Amino acid sequence: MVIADHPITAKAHTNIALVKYWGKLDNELIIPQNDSLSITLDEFYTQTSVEFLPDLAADEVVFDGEKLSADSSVKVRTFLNLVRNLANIDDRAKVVTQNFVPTAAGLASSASGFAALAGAASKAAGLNLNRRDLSRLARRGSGSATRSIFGGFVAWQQGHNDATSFAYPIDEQPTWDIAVVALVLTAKQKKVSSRVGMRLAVETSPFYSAWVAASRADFETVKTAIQNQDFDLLGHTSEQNAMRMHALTLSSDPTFTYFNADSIKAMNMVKDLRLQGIPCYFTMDAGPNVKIICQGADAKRIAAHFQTVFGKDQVLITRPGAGISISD
Ligand code: 2P0
Repeated sequence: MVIADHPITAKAHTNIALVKYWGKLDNELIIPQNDSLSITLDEFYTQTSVEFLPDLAADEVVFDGEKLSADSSVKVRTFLNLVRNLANIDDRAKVVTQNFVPTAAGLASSASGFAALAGAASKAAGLNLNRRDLSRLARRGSGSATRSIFGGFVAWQQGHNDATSFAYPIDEQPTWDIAVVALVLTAKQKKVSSRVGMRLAVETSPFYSAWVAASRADFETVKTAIQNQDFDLLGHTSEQNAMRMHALTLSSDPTFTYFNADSIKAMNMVKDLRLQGIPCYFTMDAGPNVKIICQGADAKRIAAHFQTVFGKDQVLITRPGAGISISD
């Protein structure tokens, strides 16, 4: 094992879950309560370079051109410690990361962020991890990052410990024409982080065990829909699963929601389009943004429809994206 003598750069795309992860069995190792399933997106990604340097006194993290304080880089430094332990090295690292994702607005920037960091840091430290082990490492940074190692449709097997909780590809290069229209309704930081929100759900929602049971069934249904390229089954089940997740926020103590008025307006618009015969379904994550799952041939007219209401720059069409790439 040799530490790289130059910065290693990794690019990882974000993903949106069709069957969500919302709750941990193990908070330290980030072992989830159920299997989840996502699409990796080509438009939103993070690029991160890492170099371990013997003369550096402390880890240095530059995020979108700004040097982070020790406080705001805690999660990154904790993750680097994990990599140092695995590689048995002591050097501090210089990390430069650029996000091409609206941060913390429910477009899962932590997914692409920790996937890219796992890829760049592990290789820079001289570790040569296969993609399964990379997904296990990314998981320690953020659960959703586990899935961003692979492209296309990806599953995260819940597992029961560090060795058995990892992602695997279901269909890395889908041959059917799926698109996601992302509505960026706000790029503001969310008030309740996913980490806090899902912990509240596990600890206080009386519906939590029903969520786990429903998600297990949804996972099998979406997997079958992907195998059969059954768009309506995939869309319908994903929309149901998203609403079941959001029912956990409404039933937590204290109650909260990630919906804002525009989210509800957008969800109703999706249902109206469906009544007009355009097959499309929505999903939402830990923020007010709405993502519309549709067929590629309909993406432009669906986007145009939402642009008239929410503004041109707020509506982005994206398609299934690739898995992680790492420089030599
Ligand atoms: C998901 N989300 O499956 C779900 C659906 C948001 C809603 O995973 O605590 O940033 O770092 O493991 O991965 C967002 O939560 O949480 C997330 P941690 P993470 O994509």
